Amino acid sequence: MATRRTFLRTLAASAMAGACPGFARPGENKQTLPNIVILYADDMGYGDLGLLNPDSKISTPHLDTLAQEGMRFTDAHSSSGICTPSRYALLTGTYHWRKFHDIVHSFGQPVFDSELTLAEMLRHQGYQTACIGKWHLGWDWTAIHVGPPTEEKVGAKPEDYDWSKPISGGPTARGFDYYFGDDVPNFPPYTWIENDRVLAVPTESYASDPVPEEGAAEGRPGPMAPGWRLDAVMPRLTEKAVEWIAAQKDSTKPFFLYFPWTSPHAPIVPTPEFKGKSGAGPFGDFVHQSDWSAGQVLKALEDNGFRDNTLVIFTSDNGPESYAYPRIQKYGHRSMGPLRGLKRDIYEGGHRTPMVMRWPGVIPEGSVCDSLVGQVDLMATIAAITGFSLPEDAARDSFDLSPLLRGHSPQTPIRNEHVHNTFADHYAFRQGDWVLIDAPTGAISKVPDWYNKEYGYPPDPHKQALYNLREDIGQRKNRIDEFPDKAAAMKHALKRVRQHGQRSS
Ligand SMILES: [Ca+2]
Repeated sequence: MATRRTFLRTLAASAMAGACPGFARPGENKQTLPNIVILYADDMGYGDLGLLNPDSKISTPHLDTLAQEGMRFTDAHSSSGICTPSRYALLTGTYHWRKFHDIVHSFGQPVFDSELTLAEMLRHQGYQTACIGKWHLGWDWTAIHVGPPTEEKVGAKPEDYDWSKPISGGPTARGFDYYFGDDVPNFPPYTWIENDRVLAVPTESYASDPVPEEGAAEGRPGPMAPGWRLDAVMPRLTEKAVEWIAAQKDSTKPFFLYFPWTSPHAPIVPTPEFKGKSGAGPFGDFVHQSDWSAGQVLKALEDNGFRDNTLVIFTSDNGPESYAYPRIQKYGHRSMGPLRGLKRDIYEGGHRTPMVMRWPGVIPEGSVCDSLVGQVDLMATIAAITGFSLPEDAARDSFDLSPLLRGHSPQTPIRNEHVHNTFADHYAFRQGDWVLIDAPTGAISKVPDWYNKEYGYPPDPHKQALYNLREDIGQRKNRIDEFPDKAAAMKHALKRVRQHGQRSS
């Protein structure tokens, strides 16, 4: 069995010999392998975009166009209902719950050990790689901590760290040639990080500027660079992404840009030119600004001649935050669309996310894919597209979706099952049209009473729930009493998948 360790040893030996057997040479890659851009929204709901919700109150012309020129997925899922775990699964092709459940907190350590990442895989295939935006997968902050090392420092002071030192364990240690971003927009340190160093020393303590007009800033205390503005983050990240794409024009390598946005996650801070541009309040304006960011990236691809040889993937890391409930009352906009539940929940609204892919000449224009897919599948899909043979112990939950991208409809579904999980002991399991909530409720975020009454969710005394999503996308009718054997079989199948990798189960 080719393990990742033996695989890396082979790569190292190949590098020493000056060649990578089995891989295309860099000069050839430019012609044959597509560039890959992933736009990863943060807390954007299934119903925030017109492309999946005709009643959306937010104009998103650039993402709508992307969908018209490519394929929209109606049944795509993140691994988790929260940030860090979904990002881990996307970048490794492995469900997060095999290893952890929670987010990385302020000054938290990396979640990775020796897992092969998407960026490492593509770098080995000859790609130039960059991560610009929200990392949130941990850094080795203990390496620059002054005094005894700590796992996590709540309420850290600027003098607790030696900011002149490189911070190891971040994106450039996981296969990215370049990183630019602020790690997490509502966690310290509030400063720019380029590769593995801060650009401005965070000498002050956090204060929210501006104060968001919707929701809390959710800013955790800690060091902040002088003059740090929360609403400057998305414009600066977008500018850097555009610059980086332009800089690839004269390169002989294909490129991979992973652009995880900090929006529309709190702090909800649209810049003045986007305020009032949606019918869904400041959050809607921030989604509209996110769409502008997508448009800037798509324009950069066009302007530099990359449009026709680039696979663009847009999706979101989890469902919308709890501000989505009052948004229905105030604006009549449903960030979760027709789905039940929000961020953190194992109901559909927690993890069924918008997803669009465009690859001119390969993905049929204006197509819709209703197949069950996961973000965890991107690893095997991109491996297949770029001719990479995954080691057996890598990407163990990832399926190759490339036949779907080419417009094929396989007789047997490529993916028929998906595990849904946010926190330990609360699992849901999807099988075909059915989903089993293997818990007394799929709600983790608090649901207001008015919402349950108005939208038809009375209390349910059952210890589990079974829904048919084809007939009941809003998960209102628990069928567990009608199909107890089906529920038992699905619980058994969930146990099987949890014990084995999905590719080998
Ligand atoms: Ca998120």
